[in-house]
Amino acid sequence: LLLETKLHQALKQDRLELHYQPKIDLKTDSVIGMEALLRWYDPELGHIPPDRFIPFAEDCGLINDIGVWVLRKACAQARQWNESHELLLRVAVNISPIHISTGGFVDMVRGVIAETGIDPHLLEIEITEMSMLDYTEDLIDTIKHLRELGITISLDDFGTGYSSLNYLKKFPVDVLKIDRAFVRDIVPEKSGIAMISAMISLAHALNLQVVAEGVEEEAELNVLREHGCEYVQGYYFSKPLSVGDFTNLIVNTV
Ligand code: G
Ligand code: G
Ligand code: NA
Ligand code: MN
Repeated sequence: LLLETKLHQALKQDRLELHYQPKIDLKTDSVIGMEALLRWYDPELGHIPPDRFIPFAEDCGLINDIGVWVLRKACAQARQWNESHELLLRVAVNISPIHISTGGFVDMVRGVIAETGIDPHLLEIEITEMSMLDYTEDLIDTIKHLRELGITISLDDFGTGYSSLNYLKKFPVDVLKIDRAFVRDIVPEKSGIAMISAMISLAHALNLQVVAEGVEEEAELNVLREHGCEYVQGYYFSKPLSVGDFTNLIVNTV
């Protein structure tokens, strides 16, 4: 209960923070967008990682309010960066399967788009494979409506859980994000390369683009490039950055 109170207060008092990790287009080696990632610092508890408080927020019912806050914040920030620096960066927001399955989700997103003035083509929503587990026709309708608005939908953490190919066929997504567990397995003379290659081929066969997460080494990058992966994210290029640090990055490199 203490944690719930603290999280609730942090949200109300705007003490949650977003960091942004650049996404790189391997065709041009340039930053084409960024993923917004939540950070929570509590004066007494210190840094609490999202791996810990997101599942908690899902259990205690705070996740929808957090999702709206993240979406607002990320859209407003992206619009500001794009306007100030004449860029067309696309911002990706993680949305909980619980939130996206809540009635009125599309209207809420429409409202945030109107309020922040972001071009919906520069907004991406990441949902995890988990979302597919108990999917309903309503969820598929929601995703279709979001795509009709121009929003890009990506399937996060692909390969880690419930990636039945049958689900993949039914889910109208644009991008497949290969989980970093598979990228970590890219080592010469290991089956990891065959796995990555198969995942990229599968995505392309379904007309999906591919983002590889957790790229830390040049060797991994080379294998991904060789196999036609479109985009990468990872410490090799940059960790998630504060607003100030991300601003410096775009000022200096984009
Ligand atoms: O940034 P970090 O690696 O600590 O994030 C760990 C996990 O927390 C991410 O993989 C993601 O699943 C989750 N996460 C981070 N930010 C958000 C957010 O804004 N919303 C949701 N729903 N999950 C997030
Ligand atoms: O679950 P999701 O895919 O949204 O999580 C992204 C998380 O992965 C972020 O919390 C981020 O901190 C982390 N991350 C990003 N790049 C790297 C990387 O190169 N290596 C590792 N180990 N983690 C990374
Ligand atoms: Na994500
Ligand atoms: Mn992921």
